[in-house]
Amino acid sequence: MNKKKIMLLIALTLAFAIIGTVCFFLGRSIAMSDFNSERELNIKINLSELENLESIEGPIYVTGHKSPDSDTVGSSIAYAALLQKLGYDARPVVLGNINKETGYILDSAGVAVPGLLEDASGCNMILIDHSSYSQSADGLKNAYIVSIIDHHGDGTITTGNPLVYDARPLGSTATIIWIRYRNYGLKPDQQIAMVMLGSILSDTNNLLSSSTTTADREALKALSKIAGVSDTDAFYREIFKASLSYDGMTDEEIFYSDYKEYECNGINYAIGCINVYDEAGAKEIATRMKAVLPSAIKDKGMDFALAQISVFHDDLSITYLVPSDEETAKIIEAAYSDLARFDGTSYVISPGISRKKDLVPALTNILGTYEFSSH
Ligand SMILES: [Mn+2]
Repeated sequence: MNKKKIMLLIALTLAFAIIGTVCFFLGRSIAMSDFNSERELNIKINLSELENLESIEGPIYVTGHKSPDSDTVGSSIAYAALLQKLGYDARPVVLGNINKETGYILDSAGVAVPGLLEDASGCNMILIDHSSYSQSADGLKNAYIVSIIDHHGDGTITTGNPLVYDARPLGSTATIIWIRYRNYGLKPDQQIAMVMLGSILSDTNNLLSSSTTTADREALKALSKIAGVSDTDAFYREIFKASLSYDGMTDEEIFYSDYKEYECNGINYAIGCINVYDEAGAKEIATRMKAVLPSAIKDKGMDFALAQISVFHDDLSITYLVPSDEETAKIIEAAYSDLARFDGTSYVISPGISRKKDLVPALTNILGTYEFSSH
């Protein structure tokens, strides 16, 4: 082969390499621009469902259900923020006081508690996490319902007007809101992402509840990045602890927070259930309940009462039963002689028991033939 031929071969090889590379990148950029215009078209189509919002006069209130929980409040805040990003006057509201868990999440995110809506008459309403009149705002029958976004079965609310009704069988409403952000080509801000993260963790019990879906897991992953929360397990633990906090409550308020009265064989008694995070918390609450029980039975006209304090999460399952007096202690001993250990204040039973399924049937069994001394 002479020198000329070799040069020609090298030139040809080079030319093919350059043409190949150009074609590759050209093809790729055509594919990318196809992809981008397809994506933009999808966003445009999704946004068209909000076109009717432009004709709405006055603010649009976004509310969750009565007895608000973290998903209902967090999703209302997140959806109002989404509509605000799109230029609409959307305002999150609540229908009652928020609980300790939600308070903790909003505090962590630095987001204000939404205002209370007392009556929805004449308002533009978006309903989150519910679709029944009984769970919704007073005056709703005289309101204009713009949208319902929910992850439960369909409820009693009907509208004559067209609406966005987005119901999906996912673990939390916040996951549906996350999908809606994606549909509109937007991302929540850091604070809103943290609120949504709290909603998902709360409603799915840290992705452990049976209602958890792939979408919930993906939403959690994406939102934790935006929120800057690298350890979502730790965040969930704090949320859970906050939900069990009795901070700022009096002994009476704690005892009556989940209180029920019963009657058996002419004997009236009451059980107050309290959930705590750990055994140290259980012992502390037990001492406080021991002090409040004697006056509680007098106030309510009961023959006896007990406080049932439970630690129930992860692999912990323990119940502390605090009797109101000596005789109540005897009744508990009769019912749980083989299961309970007395620690000086409480009868400790592990694994823990349920008031409805275990404790009440066991007491009914004993009281049926019991000679109550004060009778
Ligand atoms: Mn929910």
